[in-house]
Amino acid sequence: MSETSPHDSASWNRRDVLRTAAMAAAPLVLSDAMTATAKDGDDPAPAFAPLIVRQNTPPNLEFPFATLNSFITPTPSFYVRSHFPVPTLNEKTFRLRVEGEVDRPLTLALPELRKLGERNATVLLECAGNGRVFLSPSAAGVQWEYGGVGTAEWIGVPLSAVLERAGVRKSGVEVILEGVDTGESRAFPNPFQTPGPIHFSRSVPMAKAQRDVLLAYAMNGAALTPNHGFPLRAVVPGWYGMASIKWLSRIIVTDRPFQGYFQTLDYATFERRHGNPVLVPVTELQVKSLIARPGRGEVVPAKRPYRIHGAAWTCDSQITQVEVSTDGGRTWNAARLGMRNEQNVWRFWEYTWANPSPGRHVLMARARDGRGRTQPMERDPDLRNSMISHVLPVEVFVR
Ligand SMILES: Nc1nc2c(c(=O)[nH]1)N[C@H]1C(S)=C(S)[C@@H](COP(=O)(O)O)O[C@H]1N2
Ligand SMILES: [Mo]
Repeated sequence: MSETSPHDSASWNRRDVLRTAAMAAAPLVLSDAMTATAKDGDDPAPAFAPLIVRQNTPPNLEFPFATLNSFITPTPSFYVRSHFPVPTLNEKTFRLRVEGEVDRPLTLALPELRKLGERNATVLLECAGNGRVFLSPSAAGVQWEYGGVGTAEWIGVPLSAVLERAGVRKSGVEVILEGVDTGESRAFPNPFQTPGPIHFSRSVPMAKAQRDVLLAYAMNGAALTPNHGFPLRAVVPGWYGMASIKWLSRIIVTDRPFQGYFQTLDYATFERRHGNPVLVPVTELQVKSLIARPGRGEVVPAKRPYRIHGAAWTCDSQITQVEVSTDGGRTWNAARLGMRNEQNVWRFWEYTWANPSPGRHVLMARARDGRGRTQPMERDPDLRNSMISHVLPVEVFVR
């Protein structure tokens, strides 16, 4: 990645395409690294930016957002969010159960599941706690900076096909997705105790379940890795990551809204109803943009064009505008938007800071989507410890 030679949207999109093609075949991952070494004739550069450890066990690992340069996040750089120990599962003995308000409860082995249909989807996942370290007062949960987010290519079976095979009854209003992983929370830093060990589970309304939820077995052209849910996970496009259940082994169709731990006590925000704050589950991604470079505290060379760049995303819409401020929000300038403009992934953007003047500067980026939704400038405290989408100022020094 070179910020000294500002390149246009077209060039970084071409590069995205090349990288994506290389990722499709697993063995090419290695040759990619070797090519880089041979060509540069310099110190061998790592092929992928290593993840930042926020917690070792269970693994909670952050993508170093300043290294953003590939539209598809390589799997070794894709953030990992796990609440409980990572289960070790055997693909041969693995079964997916479907039960509840269905005419035909199912127990499916992976080959049977795969016969129900295949679909590819490029989908962004962002943890609802991404950016939490910037909240004050500080809030419970993994202290992510910018990198609890990534975009991957997923292959799987549409949830709708599984529901159709099982025969959803009229009484079914929600679909609960449950992971194999279990654990218990006793105290801080988790806000509430669990009643002994529980599974990680979440629900989606029937309409969403039938529309675009994918049961994925592949990520970026290879089988899921254990950290990302091997052998099967849900991918819920446009929603915060907590709904995309990993190690998915049970689907329960229910006749009433699910009120599980991760839906009511955690991953829930206050919403005002007649002025009363009521807890509602976190669902859709909020419009948000982030600056990748320059990073916080970075020294920018004076009097030379500098490429400020990053990514922006939203739910079920497109990013139509990103504006950049280099003076702490007093004036704003339109950024150029990347050519890849799809729903429920990010849109790259860049802005050339023509003539950075020596001194301290506060950079900001703010996005707008096709539904006219804009990124907030201020944090709404009703959102508790989730959905951190307000503009995050980045202080840099020009010398
Ligand atoms: N079974 C299970 N699924 C899970 C989780 C988990 O802890 N257990 N974490 C969720 C959260 S909060 C997020 S943000 C995403 C992260 O997916 P990733 O680790 O593949 O990036 O997985 C979700 N699915
Ligand atoms: Mo998350």
